Amino acid sequence: MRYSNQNVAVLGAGLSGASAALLLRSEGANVTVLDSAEEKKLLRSTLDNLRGQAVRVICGADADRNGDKYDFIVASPGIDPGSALGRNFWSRQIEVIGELELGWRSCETPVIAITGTNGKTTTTEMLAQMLNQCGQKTIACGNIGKPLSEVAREKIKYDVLTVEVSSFQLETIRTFRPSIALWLNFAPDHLDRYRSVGEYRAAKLRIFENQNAGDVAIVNASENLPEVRGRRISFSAYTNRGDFRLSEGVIIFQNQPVLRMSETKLRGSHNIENLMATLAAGHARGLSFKQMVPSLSAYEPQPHRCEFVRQIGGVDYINDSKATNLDAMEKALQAQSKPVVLIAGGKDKGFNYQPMRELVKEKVRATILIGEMAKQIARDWDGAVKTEIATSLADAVERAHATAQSGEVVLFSPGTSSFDMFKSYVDRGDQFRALVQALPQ
Ligand code: UMA
Repeated sequence: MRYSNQNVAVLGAGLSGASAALLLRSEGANVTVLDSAEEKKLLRSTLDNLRGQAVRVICGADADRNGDKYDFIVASPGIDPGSALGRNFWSRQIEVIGELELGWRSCETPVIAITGTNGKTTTTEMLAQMLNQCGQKTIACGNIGKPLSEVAREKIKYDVLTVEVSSFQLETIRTFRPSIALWLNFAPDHLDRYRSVGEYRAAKLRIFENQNAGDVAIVNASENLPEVRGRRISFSAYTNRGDFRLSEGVIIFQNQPVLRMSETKLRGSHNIENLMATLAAGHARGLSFKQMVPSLSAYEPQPHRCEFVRQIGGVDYINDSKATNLDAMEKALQAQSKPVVLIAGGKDKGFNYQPMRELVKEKVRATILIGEMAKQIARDWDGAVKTEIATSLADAVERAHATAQSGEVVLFSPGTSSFDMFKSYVDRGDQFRALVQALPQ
């Protein structure tokens, strides 16, 4: 077994850490999982499962201070190297890898990896569905669904894995080498973790680091990316420079019409690029456009991404809880043709909302702000739009209901993460949907 008798520390007892620990156990390692949170704050079922597999679990301050000797360390993506737990382990002279790298080392199947600030999840899910429908068995995994370590441990036979990868996961790779790497787009995000936008971009660019000439790099032609070693296929909905481009509502590949947007269920320029990247990946996997088009035409947008919830008194309610950064909020606002009552705000991730000021002035009639960032956003948009601060999401929905007039749209597009008030963007979006469903007609 690959890790027989090795002592391994796994940092974080969430989804990634638990999967890494179980993979390591199945490969013979002695595993200790360390988590800064107090034991009572962690999922009992996860801890029971780990202990049942003879994994040692250390929680709270004991984890941050743990001085035991380990052969190597596997970090969950959410562990900031600068946190107390991170500093304890990164300061040692031993290898630290991430859960993605661990999964990759045990993985015998080629990988398609998808990164980008926005559109990763849509593209990953759409691509996986299309590959399966075209007879190439795959699973959407990684930063969504099952962590790569879990897929590797299960040893189910796939033709290829479709892996969403985040900058946090890419920070700690060593040998991870996707046969096909997709770079969808880039915009500032996660400035609570990175010292600069450049540092965030550098982490993401590592997706190409281990590729060689036999691999494929699918890149957004509007982005000024460094040279890549793999065969380059480019796309853009905004310029004519890509191998895939848009002309009169039709996606074109090297002068050949491939897919008419009106035949799909996706809207907005960002989704055109997601479709182009998906077509490029299928093409790189040897599929013909004729094979791919029926699946892409049938693809339904997922919940929480500009999801239409309900119309009340001529007002449309839209749930865009997946907008966890300003770039996603911008795309949601750009896609609106009616005046907007915007509900925004959430966790303070180290940026301000100033860049959205002009667009908000143009598209939004009133804003209702929630969460840690509410006061900051009110300052950033002062004088550009009418703003109110709500005490909860329920209060925000009530205020929006009272404010919005027939022919307008209530758009819930927070522009930042949810963790100040909710478990996740899914929890936040589910709560928004339920609150809207409960409003009187
Ligand atoms: N923890 C510490 N010390 C710290 C920080 C965290 O001990 O300093 C502990 C927490 O107490 C917690 C555990 O670490 O128990 C959580 O680890 P984690 O934050 O890595 O979360 P997981 O549950 O393992 O989920 C991670 C990804 N989370 C992050 O990257 C923050 C999930 O992505 C991913 O789905 C999952 O692994 C499986 O691969 C979520 C995400 O928000 C969806 N990703 C970001 C994004 O998409 O923008 C990057």
